[in-house]
Amino acid sequence: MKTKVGIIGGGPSGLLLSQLLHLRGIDNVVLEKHSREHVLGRIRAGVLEHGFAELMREAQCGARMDAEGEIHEGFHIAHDGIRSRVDLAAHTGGNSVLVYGQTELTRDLYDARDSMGGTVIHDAADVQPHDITSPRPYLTYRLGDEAHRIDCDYVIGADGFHGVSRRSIPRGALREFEKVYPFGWLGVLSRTRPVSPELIYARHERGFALCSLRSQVLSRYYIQVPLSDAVEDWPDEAFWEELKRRLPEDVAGELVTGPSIEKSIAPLRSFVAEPMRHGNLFLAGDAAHIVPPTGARGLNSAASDIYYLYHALADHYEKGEDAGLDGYSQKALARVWKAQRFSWWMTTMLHTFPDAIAYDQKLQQTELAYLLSSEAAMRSLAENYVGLPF
Ligand code: FAS
Ligand code: PHB
Repeated sequence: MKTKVGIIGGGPSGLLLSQLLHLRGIDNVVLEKHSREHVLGRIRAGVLEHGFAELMREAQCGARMDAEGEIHEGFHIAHDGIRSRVDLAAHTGGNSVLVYGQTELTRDLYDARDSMGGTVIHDAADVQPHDITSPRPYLTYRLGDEAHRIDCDYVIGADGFHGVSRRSIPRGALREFEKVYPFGWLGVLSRTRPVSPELIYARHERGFALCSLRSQVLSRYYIQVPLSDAVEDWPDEAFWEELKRRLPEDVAGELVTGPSIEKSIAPLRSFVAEPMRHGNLFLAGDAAHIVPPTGARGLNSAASDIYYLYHALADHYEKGEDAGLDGYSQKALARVWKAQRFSWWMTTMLHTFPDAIAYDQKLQQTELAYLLSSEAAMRSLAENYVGLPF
C-alpha cells in the first residue's frame, strides 16, 4: 500500500490528524494496535481547551461535542473547608473550557473517519517504522499471520507513551526529561448526579481530590493515593468515604454515591522527549510528552501538536513549503513546556507530598494563599487553564 502520511496510533491525536489531513485531500492511513472497542473502553480526559474544540469543529467532528458538551466558565478550589471560585471568563475576557469526555471525542473521530471512508486499520500487530531518515520511509505490520507494508512520505508517531515510534529514534538522537510524582490518582466513574455543576479541585492534608463530570448523570471523581495502592484496596464504599473526608462539609453532604462503572489508578509523571522529529518521523501527543492530569493539559497538549503538524503538512503538499515541518519540533515544544510548567505548578500546589519538609509545606500553603489573593495570579491560572494560544 502507498500513502502520503502513515499515522501510528488510533487515539485522539492520530485520528484528529487523519481527519484534518483527509479534509485537505492528503491521503493517510492510521494503524492502531488495539480493537476499536478497546480504545473506546478507556476513560481519560474530560476538559477541552477552546483551541481543541475549535480544531474538532474544523475537522467536522464538533456537532455532538457542541450538543452534549458543557461550557464551563469557572471551577472551584476547595481548601481548609471552604471553596474559592476561579472565574475563567472574568480573567480571560470571556473564555471558557468545554467539558466533554475523551471517550466520546474519540468515538466522534472514529465515526467521522468511517463516514469519509478513512483508512483506520485495527489490531495492527508489530507496527514498525523503517528508513525514517530516508525520503521513502515505510511501515510494516501484521494482521494475524499476514505481513503488510505501507510506503509513505512521512510517519507520525501518535502512539502514546508506550508506543513504538519514540523507541524507534536512536538513543543518542533523543533527550528525555522526566519527573515522577510519589503518588497516583484513583479515578471512579459513576452514573450519579455530579456533586457540583463546576469542577472542584480539593487540597486537603489527607490528599488531593477532584470532583468532575461527563454529563449531568455521569460523574468522574479522583483521589490522590500512594503509589503502593492497588484498585483492589479501594472498594466503592472506602472510596466514597475518603472522598467525603477531603471535601468541604457542605459539598460532602451533597455527594450522591453509587456503584463505580470504572475504577483505575493512574501514576502521575511529567515527561518530554526532544526533539519531536527525527528525519521523516514526527512525534505527537503522549508519544512525546506526558503531564500529571491536575492541569487538564494532557489531551490539550496533543491538540496543539496536531494543529502544527496539520498546517505544516498542508503547506508541504499544497505550496511546496517546508518551514512548518522544519520548525515543528521547536514550535510544538515551546507550548508543550508551558503546559508542563502549569501541570507541575497545579500538582505541586494541590497535592500532599509524603516526604515534604516543613518549609516546603509552608511554601505550598503560601502559593495557594497568594493565588487566591492576587488578581494577577488568578489571571495567569485562568489563561493557562482555558489554553494558551496555538
Ligand atoms: P493515546 O495514548 O490516547 O493513543 C495512542 C494510541 O496508539 C492508543 O490507542 C494505542 O493503542 C496506540 N498504540 C500504542 N502503541 C502502538 C503501536 N505500537 N502500534 C499501533 N498503535 C499503537 N489528560 C487530560 O487532559 N485529563 C485527564 O484527566 C487525563 N487522564 C488520563 C488518565 C490516564 C490513565 C491516561 C493514560 C492519560 C490521561 N490523560 C488525561 C492524558 C490522555 O488524555 C492523553 O493526553 C491522550 O490520550 C493523548 O492522546 P494520544 O496522543 O492520541 O495518545
Ligand atoms: C476529568 O474529568 O477526567 C478531569 C478533569 C480535570 C482534570 C483532570 C481530569 O484536571
